[in-house]
Amino acid sequence: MARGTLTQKIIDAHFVSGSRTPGEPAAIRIDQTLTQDATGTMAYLELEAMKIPRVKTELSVSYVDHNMMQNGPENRNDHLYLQSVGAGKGVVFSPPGNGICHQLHLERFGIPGKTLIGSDSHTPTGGGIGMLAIGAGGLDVALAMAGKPFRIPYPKVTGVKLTGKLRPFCAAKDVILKLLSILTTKGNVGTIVEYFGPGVATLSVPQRATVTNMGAELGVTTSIFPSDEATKEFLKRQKREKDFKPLAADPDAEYDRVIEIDLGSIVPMAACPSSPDNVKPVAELAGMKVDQVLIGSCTNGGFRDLAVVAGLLKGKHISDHVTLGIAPGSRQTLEMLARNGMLADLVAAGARILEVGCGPCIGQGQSPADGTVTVRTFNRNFAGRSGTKGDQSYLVSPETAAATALAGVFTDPTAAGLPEVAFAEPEEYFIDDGFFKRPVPGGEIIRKPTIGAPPANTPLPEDLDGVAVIKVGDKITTDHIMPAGVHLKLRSNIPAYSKVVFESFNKPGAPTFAERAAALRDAGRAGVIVARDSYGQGSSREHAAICPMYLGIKAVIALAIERIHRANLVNFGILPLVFANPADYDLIDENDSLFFSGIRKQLEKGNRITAELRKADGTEKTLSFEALLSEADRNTILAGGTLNQ
Ligand code: MIC
Ligand code: SF4
Repeated sequence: MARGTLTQKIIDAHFVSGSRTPGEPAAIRIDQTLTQDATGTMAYLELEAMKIPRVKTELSVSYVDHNMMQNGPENRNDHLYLQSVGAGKGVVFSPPGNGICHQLHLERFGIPGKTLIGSDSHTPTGGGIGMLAIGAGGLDVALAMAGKPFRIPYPKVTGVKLTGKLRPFCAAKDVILKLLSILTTKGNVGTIVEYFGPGVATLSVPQRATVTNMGAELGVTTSIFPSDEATKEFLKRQKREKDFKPLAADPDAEYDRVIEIDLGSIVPMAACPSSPDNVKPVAELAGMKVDQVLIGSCTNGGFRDLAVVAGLLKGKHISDHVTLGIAPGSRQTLEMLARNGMLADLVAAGARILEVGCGPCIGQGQSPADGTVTVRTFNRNFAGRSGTKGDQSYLVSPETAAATALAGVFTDPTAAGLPEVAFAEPEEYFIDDGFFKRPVPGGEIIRKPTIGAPPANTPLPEDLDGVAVIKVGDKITTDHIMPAGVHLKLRSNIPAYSKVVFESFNKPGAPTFAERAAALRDAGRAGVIVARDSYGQGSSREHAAICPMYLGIKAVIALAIERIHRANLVNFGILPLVFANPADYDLIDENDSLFFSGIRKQLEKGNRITAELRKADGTEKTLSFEALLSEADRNTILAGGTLNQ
């Protein structure tokens, strides 16, 4: 078992109750929370439902960065609600245009050694500054704002020992892509990745934050770097040196597993369609025609990344068959680029400057043409996320993106003959916190008609008369379950958003998943989702539980369910089950009946659950499952979810 790790030290300092055995639930105190607008409206509606007058955290910030297209009134309605509801409850508000929550939080609010949970899966970005920063569903963030401890499985700790130094044109992004090729996106539930070793000192905080940010794709609880001289330097440049505190694992710390990465051996890498762990060296893709290059997102939208891109593009034109979009991660980054002339270099090279925010990373504009290759500095390339069905989306470093935009074909920047850009962090960042709105109590909450109340589930019935509404395969992401893109603006309207659950699995001319599930619900039956490995990867969006719940889904059965999604299912009263015998997956077909006799009594006794599988031909078989639940979780499910409790 791990011993003396930085992870354990921070957990110890925040430990409230529970177990110190890996895999068992431990409750920790949360110092800070963040929300973003696409998950935040539900989180604050839930906080209101809990009747909490004022948040109890040291700091809570509400960011607007996802839903900013304002095609129709929904987005702005959400912003007005978020600002007004948070103001009265002591929440700092970051308006649209300020930047992406993770980058801003790292730069302006993150403090080494503190705990942070955020209603966004990339909250681990804060690990770059030595925070224990964890992504969660909106309801769990609301509970943390209400002063409740947050439960995580007491982690296993994987130590990643970094040695050596990155070579020119090789980037932090290539390091995390390399790690994704080793650990993949599945099988890492309950683990925290902790970086150590002499290579750590060679990486700046923004580089570390790229690594911890995309660490989310590993499916781990979070990732963390020590807090050292580089952290101090970063905080000094952000005029926050007083927040610095040195932190590291004990010199003789023991990890559950150690992976060694020599930074000097890292080469430019790309995640190929359609999973962040489908990684190849860029050299193997060299020459492939590219139609679009996009630079930005919470992984690579900071000043260092865009300054390097500006340096590489300066005085040149991008290839004439490529479009290049750049979405800076924060106003601060954009202002600095503008003031030092780099913005002009980018524009003159042919870049289209997009709004500061998540933008195309979450399918808000810039969908690629059919059958073309899009190359992005983002962290996710799940099928269809770009807004184009059958998209071919590749994830790379800013260096590879810039070299590729210039050549018009996939280009390894180490072999492109480009002059090296000598990047030095500025002595001081331009800082203007005037756009953060400090809370002022007493105002009215602005609730436009598109802001709906969060729906509640009913308590678990005595028996569950279930039907397998859908059977899906491995690595089903929350983007498959609850697509974002053009539907993102429906986040505050559950009945409307529910219509697109599992949209990409619908067959032309046949009733949709939503129609089939709702018909069963209205007939008094319970919908069951059947999946293989690693169900619920990706986003923290609790809509992937709320909308299925609204459609009458009562259970998910899979080979494995990812951490945040499992917690969201429990919060909304949906049973998360795994097959006791994985081969039973093959026995179930869509529309089969699954009768859970005496389910309440079964659950009151423990996690061993059985159901009667009834096939269309009349054959029957008893199947066994394991509920992924603590005792507290079981009570939540019995009550029909956390809000009922
Ligand atoms: C994402 O990158 O998928 C998102 C959009 O930021 C989500 C949150 C959401 O669905 O609102 C995430 O990562 O949690
Ligand atoms: Fe926004 Fe993309 Fe980061 Fe999610 S991954 S927070 S959509 S920039």
